[in-house]
Amino acid sequence: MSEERIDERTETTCPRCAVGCSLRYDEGTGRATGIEGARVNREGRLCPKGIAAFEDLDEDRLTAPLVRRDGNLEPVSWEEALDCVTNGIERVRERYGPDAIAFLGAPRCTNEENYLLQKIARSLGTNNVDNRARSCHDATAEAMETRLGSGGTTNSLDDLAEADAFLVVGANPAERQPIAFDRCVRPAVNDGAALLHLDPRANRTTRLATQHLAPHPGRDALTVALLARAILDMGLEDRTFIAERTTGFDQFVRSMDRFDLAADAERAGLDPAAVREAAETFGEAERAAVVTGTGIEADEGATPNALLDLLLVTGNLGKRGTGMNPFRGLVNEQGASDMGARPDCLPGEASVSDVDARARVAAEWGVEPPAEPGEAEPDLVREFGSGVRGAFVLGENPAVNRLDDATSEQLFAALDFLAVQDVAPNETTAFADVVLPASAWAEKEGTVTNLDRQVQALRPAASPPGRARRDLDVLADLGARLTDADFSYDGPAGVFDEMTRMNLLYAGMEYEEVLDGGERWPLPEGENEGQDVLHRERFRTGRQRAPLEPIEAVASGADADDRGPDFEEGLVLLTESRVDEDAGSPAARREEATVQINPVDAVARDIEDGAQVAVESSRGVVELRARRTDAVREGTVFAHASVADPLVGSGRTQVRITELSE
Ligand SMILES: Nc1nc2c(c(=O)[nH]1)N[C@H]1C(S)=C(S)[C@@H](COP(=O)(O)OP(=O)(O)OC[C@H]3O[C@@H](n4cnc5c(=O)[nH]c(N)nc54)[C@H](O)[C@@H]3O)O[C@H]1N2
Ligand SMILES: Nc1nc2c(c(=O)[nH]1)N[C@H]1C(S)=C(S)[C@@H](COP(=O)(O)OP(=O)(O)OC[C@H]3O[C@@H](n4cnc5c(=O)[nH]c(N)nc54)[C@H](O)[C@@H]3O)O[C@H]1N2
Ligand code: SF4
Ligand SMILES: [Mo]
Repeated sequence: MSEERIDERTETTCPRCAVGCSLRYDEGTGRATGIEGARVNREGRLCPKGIAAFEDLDEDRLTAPLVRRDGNLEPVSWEEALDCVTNGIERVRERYGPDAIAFLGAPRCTNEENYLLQKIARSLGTNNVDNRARSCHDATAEAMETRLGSGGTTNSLDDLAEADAFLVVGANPAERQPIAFDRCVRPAVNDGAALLHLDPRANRTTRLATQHLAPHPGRDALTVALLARAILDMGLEDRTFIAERTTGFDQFVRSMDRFDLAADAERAGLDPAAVREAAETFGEAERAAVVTGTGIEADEGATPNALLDLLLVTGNLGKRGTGMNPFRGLVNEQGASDMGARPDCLPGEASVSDVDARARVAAEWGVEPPAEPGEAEPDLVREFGSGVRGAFVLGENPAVNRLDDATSEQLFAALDFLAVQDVAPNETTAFADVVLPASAWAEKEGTVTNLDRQVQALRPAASPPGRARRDLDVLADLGARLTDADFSYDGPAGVFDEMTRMNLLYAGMEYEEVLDGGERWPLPEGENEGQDVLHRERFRTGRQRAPLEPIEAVASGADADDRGPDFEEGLVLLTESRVDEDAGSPAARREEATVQINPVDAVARDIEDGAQVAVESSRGVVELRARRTDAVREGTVFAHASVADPLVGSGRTQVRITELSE
């Protein structure tokens, strides 16, 4: 690809994470440069990943539609490829019904593209539409939706900068969402705010922490409950907030009786004095905010629910510098969910069974969406070849997953029909019957929604290569062929308009305003600025009060994930959610070939620093070099996702480590 075809003047949004920095191409360096005065990266900074974003366009691109013939994918005309997709999906639907088709995607695609994807699925009669980036923060979003009425970050990056204390749990924002971290957390901490980091491993975020608590994995909910207990013991709860904005306080207090700070802190692997100190910091802060990541997803919602309790008893919701703030991963992870690319909700976090929401959709589409929720992506994939016979995949690579490898291959091979729309060949296209070549981020127009609910523009700075087409155009063609609904749109603006008429979170937004700078959801009536802080007077449930959860539920969630019978010998594997290849310097590659182990565990297993070791889980074995370090707590080891992937299944992974003899 020649670099000349990228337009330097086009300002667009970084595709590499959910922070949503603004950038443009710079001919001088051949890389991206930030835009000063942008909504997110105001000073015009980008992180190294963002600077390299235009490299996506150079990848081994798909440039022609492909159809499988005699086992091989062969180039065909668009007409032929689209016919093939239509026939494949119709065949499955006629034979097995609409729920035998899965629509998977697309956290890297625009809001408009996601909207069309779910419109196709639902117009065909199925809610089996999901995106797998959602599972990175699913338990957290679900707890927030249930108790607060919305899974969106409660606060904005701007107002978070006013916090006096941050509690960062199971996340590494200093490295994973660096521009967001540098915009709100770092300056506040430099100004004297406390940063409590709750993570079994010290990572880059810990470097700025005023206190690091490293509980054993599976003991986060317990630890957070102990923080709440200590806060109550010290009388640091917010009585006014509790009286005005919560229910169930007395029951909550009673449920705290079962905890014994000294014994339970030990159970969590922590020093009781450290827990008390953290509780004091959090409880005494005028404004305290929680930031979460993928590390709290393993305990079926126990940890996010305990964190919501902690925020409620300390009055840290609905105000600037507070709240529950999951820092999301992929560029449009938030937007894909907002658009209804999820099995349980129509656009705008409205349940598929919500009568009013269904009526709004039916009025626009002329088609009733199905009222029963569909299935989540991991379940759909497990049913490939049985309950699910056909799949349409948009901008995802579900063949790389945390199922057993052999099973994954069997599952994908067992589909009657698979169509994939992607910009490059990947593990999933290898199983496809039809491959549709699509546009990369910098080749298309539309909107994406970042981690603090800002809707911003993607603008085309280049054209798709060869015969590749824009995702939106392909989806509109497919919708028209496959369904009775209207898919004739005046480009992304037309799709956006239709979406805002049924998505109450985006109601009142103008496409032109988004292109001009951005809009945040939800827009208060009659105003142009989206709400920075959610739940100010009322929660998004519509109620003034949110329930405190009796702590039994939280504690049993923590207990449910007990260390398991083989814990004495096994270690819990920590890894990171690596989806993009980060630029690999030789030093980084050396780092990636190591497994970090606590010196205590290393001594117990006779593992020398620097020794070659076999790391084994129930899924597989990898050989790595051991590095003794206090960065990981006892009972855990850490390896980069690039090497840990063969070991990791769903849930927590236990590994055994043995030194290999020379
Ligand atoms: N450079 C770069 N940035 C990225 C990405 C990338 O691939 N590269 N990917 C993006 C994506 S898709 C995502 S989802 C985000 C992920 O963003 P984060 O979730 O912030 O990133 P991780 O590095 O996965 O951090 C998870 C942390 O959870 C900890 N952890 C693991 N188990 C437990 C536990 O039981 N309890 C607690 N308290 N902590 C635990 C781990 O030790 C780790 O420090 O990053 C995004 N940003
Ligand atoms: N085994 C394993 N499983 C994991 C993870 C892991 O580290 N290991 N990480 C987990 C995490 S945190 C996440 S977020 C998910 C991520 O899972 P995915 O979203 O599936 O991420 P990728 O594997 O990067 O695949 C993205 C695909 O989208 C294509 N693509 C990018 N932009 C566009 C576009 O504009 N249009 C179209 N049509 N295609 C596009 C890319 O070419 C690529 O093939 O996976 C989760 N699952
Ligand atoms: S923080 Fe995220 S959005 Fe900003 S430049 Fe880095 S990768 Fe891009
Ligand atoms: Mo993710």
